[in-house]
Amino acid sequence: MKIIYSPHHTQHNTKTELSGGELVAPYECASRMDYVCQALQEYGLGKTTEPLEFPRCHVEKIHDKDYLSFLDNCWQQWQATGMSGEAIPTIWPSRSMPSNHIPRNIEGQIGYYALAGETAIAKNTAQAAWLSANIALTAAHSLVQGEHSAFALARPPGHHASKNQYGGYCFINNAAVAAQYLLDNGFQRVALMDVDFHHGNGTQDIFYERNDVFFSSIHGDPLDAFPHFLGHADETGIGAGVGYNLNHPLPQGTPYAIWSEKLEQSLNAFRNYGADVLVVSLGLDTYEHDPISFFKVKTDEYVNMGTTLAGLDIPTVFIMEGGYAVEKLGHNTANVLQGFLNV
Ligand code: OKP
Ligand code: ZN
Repeated sequence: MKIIYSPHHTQHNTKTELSGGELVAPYECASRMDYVCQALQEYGLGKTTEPLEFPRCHVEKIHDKDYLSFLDNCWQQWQATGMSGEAIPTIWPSRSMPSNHIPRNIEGQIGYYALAGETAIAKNTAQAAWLSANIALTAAHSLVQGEHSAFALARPPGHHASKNQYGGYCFINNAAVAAQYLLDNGFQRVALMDVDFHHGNGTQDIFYERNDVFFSSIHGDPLDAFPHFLGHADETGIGAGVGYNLNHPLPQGTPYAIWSEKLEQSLNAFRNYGADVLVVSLGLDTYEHDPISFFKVKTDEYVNMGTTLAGLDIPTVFIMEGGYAVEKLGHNTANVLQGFLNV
């Protein structure tokens, strides 16, 4: 399996996350990648390939231009106004003031483009987000070139980023960018399986009215879990997209035995759809000891997750998303890939 990685993800190295009324060290931290690299070595999956640089047009097919230029300029503008900490939102165009005017003021802009408040932007956050997208594109490109599988070992993650909003540690939707690239290069029906503990609201938003990407997600019930406002079972798509969005919200304490029944349901839906390529938003925060999640998947069970995904038997690109039990993240990730390869 081709594994695409760059050590330069470390340029996104924010110091703060708004959590529990405090500014804490971010859960989505650079050391996550070290644990994954180390486990990949141990498993003999180790050799990684550097990403290629793709033109921005591939990302511009997914995200609005004004949003991307906000991302590129946010930190510089925040600093120019004399703010002392990292850039975090404090106000939104919320239900009682749903304005469509984009503020000139940077705090206003941040509120306009943020969908959640935990995620800070600092120097080179945007550069790291673009690099992460290039890793996903390189992995997708290897499928276009005939590889059966690839793994984009990238951060920051992407599945919460919508067409024009960031949040939940995500800025550019890497999985969506990869899916679009596959469609633009010969594949016709993308199955996009999001196994991260959190609902992939961004990916759902991007493809909600489309029938060329079938999005399915298994996640903590949004009534109880982030992102709280999307991911319910009755969200099935609109327009041409009706029937191509399949959500499985699950309760606190869900074990792998229940979780994997939902995975089988999604894979059957993909088979009926006639998917010719699979994109996996690979979050490992379903793990029983994840610090911010509430499923109960055990380390050994990730092997079965990989094997089950391989059962779809189509070219597959894995895109790294969440997973915050950092010391176990490597083994949990490598187990999925190992299970996928050893069918
Ligand atoms: C990103 B991904 C901690 C709450 C954290 C944000 C979760 C973002 C998850 N106090 N809320 O899907 O793994
Ligand atoms: Zn997650």
